[in-house]
Amino acid sequence: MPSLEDLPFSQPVGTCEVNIDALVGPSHHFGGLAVGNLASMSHAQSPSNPRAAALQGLEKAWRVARLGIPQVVLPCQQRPHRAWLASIGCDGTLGESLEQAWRLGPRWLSVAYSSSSMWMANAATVSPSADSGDGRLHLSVANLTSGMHRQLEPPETESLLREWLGSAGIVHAPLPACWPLRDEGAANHTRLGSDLDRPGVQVFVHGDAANDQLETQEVATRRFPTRQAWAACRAIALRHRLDSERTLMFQQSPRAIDAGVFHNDVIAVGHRDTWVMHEQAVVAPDESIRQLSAAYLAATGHSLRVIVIPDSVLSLNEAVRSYFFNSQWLTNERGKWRVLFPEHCADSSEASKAIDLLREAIPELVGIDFVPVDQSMANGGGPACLRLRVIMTSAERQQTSTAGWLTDSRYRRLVELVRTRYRDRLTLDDLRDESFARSCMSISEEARRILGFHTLGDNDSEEGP
Ligand code: SUG
Repeated sequence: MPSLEDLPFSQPVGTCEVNIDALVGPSHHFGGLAVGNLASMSHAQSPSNPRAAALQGLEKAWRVARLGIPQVVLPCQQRPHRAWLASIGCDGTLGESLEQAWRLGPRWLSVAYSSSSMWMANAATVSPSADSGDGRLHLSVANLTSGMHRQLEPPETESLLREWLGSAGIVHAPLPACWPLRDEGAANHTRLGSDLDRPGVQVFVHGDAANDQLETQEVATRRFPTRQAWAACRAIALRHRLDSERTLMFQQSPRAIDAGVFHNDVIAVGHRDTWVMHEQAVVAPDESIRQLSAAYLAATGHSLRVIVIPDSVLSLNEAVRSYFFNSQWLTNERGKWRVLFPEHCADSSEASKAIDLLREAIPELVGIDFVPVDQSMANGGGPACLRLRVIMTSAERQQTSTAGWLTDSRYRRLVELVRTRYRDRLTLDDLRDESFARSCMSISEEARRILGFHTLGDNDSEEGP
């Protein structure tokens, strides 16, 4: 961690939540690649604006830093992913491999260029040291098995997280990349507990039915596959040495998945002592809430605040359109809460009514902000998708590397990089251009330098002209 003078604003003294975002890459585009994600499917092949996307992401991260909440930014991953292109037979010079992939079909080039590592909530699942049997902070890198473009991310994510975390905790490699262990990280996991130094409760949400025997899954969804496996949740809970009394596993409602709820963070959100969910988020909602409340009381000695948003206030479809639940909840040093909603919520009368319910139920909620993240939203990512929460003691923060922590100078240099080097319009056709590919690779190297990372990108080991 950098010395305190280098960090912006006053930093918390004890245990606190650290937010990790990632720089949106210069090849941010709308590939229509994400299964079950209505925004990604409906924006397929529209022109994107990578410059706006990256500035919106940086602005959100800086807003959090300005609240005195520690903020880390990882560099964008190197794209196009040359080793992956070579692995599907598109090798030779850079120009040749781009052209071969284009001839296979633009979709293949779109995968190689995907900037999906921007959604840090899918990077890993995190358990704080207060909850783990060995008293260590655990991060399990997600294998992101269900989407071809997202499978490119885990190796570099793992290296970057290892470099950043240092000796402060344990970074587990992704689970084996296979369908029964498909894992999409913190988007399907929430840690509840007000006292960050004492054990809390962890909720995992999976799409398939709990199935010990790994039998062929009977698929309850009709339209879309399930992206988080029960077996993956169980494996992560074991690796993180979680207490089974304080670990709950809920099954997502197939109806919600078919309505476009591809991750649980599109339909529920938890923060400290509060669990907010749509009434159709999970199978058996009443029983799930009963179990969760009982586990929370037993673990912490306090009552859990549960807010169920009825369909009559916010319909499933409007929850998916507005991303009300994909809000970023923050607590400042004085214990006051702020919630960052995507701007789409401001013009939704249903989301506005749901926000009123939150204001009534949560006295410490003093601030509601609507943040512009429409470039990410058009690919199905709201404010909560863009960050990974890591609860850390001050001793753990001291053991991290100096890389990644968002300082004033890093923020300004990143903004300058984006303003001067990113395009403000990108189409699939542009991805064939060799000079664009070279510019993307050099931008990610520069971002790495600015953020102080030494980790090599996936292309750095490639010889190739
Ligand atoms: O995996 N979209 C991502 C969005 C991830 C949102 N994350 C959370 N809910 N936490 C996905 O569906 C779209 C890429 C494209 O189509 O080009 C994409 O991958």
